[in-house]
Amino acid sequence: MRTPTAIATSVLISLATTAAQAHAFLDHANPLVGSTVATAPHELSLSFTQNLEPAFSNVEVTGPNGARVDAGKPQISGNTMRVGLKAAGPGTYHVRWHVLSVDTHTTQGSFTFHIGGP
Ligand SMILES: [Cu+2]
Repeated sequence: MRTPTAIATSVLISLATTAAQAHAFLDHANPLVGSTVATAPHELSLSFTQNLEPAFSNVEVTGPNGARVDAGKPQISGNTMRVGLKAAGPGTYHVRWHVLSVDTHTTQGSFTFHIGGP
């Protein structure tokens, strides 16, 4: 005979299994993760494997001198997050993202891209 506790536990396990397949992970970025681009892009675009909750999803971009170069609040539509970039010259740019997907799970990650010199 199954106790109420055993039934509740099995329900929790099946929910956790479903959720693990539904987190929002970074699918692709523009500029591409780890890439070198010749000229400074005007915006950064991130596409995720799940739709995002705009109120709890954010991205921060810092330039070669460590200063923020993102133009504030990102625009989020479905599974895509875009943010304007201020030009800050050649060097390495760090992108740190933190998102809440519509399945209520948060994920985060970071990567770099490079802007080449003239
Ligand atoms: Cu999830």
